[in-house]
Amino acid sequence: MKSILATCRLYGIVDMGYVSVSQVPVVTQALIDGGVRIIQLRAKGVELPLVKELGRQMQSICRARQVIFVLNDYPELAAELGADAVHVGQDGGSLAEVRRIVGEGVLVGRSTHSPEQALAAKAEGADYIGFGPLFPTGTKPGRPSIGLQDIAAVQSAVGDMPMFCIGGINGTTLPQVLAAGAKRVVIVSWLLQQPDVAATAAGIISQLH
Ligand code: TZP
Repeated sequence: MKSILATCRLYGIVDMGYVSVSQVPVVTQALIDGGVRIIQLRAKGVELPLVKELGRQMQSICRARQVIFVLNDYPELAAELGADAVHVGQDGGSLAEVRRIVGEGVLVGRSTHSPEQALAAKAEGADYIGFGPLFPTGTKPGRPSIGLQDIAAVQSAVGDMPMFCIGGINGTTLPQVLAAGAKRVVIVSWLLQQPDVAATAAGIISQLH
């Protein structure tokens, strides 16, 4: 999975704030059809049995196409489902504890909101980080944005650990994000709200090489 991760430039998130239960498999498939090779289930406020069911569905779709399936927030459930990766926030406990729960074969990602947090995640052994929110975003309302000024320095400080810039990225803001030194991005609300998710994802990926 680490070798697939190294090739990923666009990270997709099936966020239950934007995707209905019945559309989860459809949107997952559309992201894959567009060329996305790492996809997270983000189900804030959803009852655990439903998270588990949706996780099972996404895991099975992703596995068939050798796409990394990431579960947000629930290391125990990620281990139970056999997810390829788990993603935790700054409030998600130590990465050592997360890794103890999921085991060595599962990738561990961490959200970071400053250069210090990014370097700490690398030191703690994260397999990848999210870095943002770069811009204000309705997906995390009220969360202060961190801007573009630290991207290049953090990118070079974390070396070959994949760093995915996130937060308010869309077709209009992407060029600025890339010009600031980003190599990888996560796009959530804008991508999920496009009429043709697969074609839009493919268009974004074509700009990320
Ligand atoms: N973490 C930092 S910003 C963010 C997350 C999950 C949401 C980004 O979503 P969007 O809709 O692409 O701005």
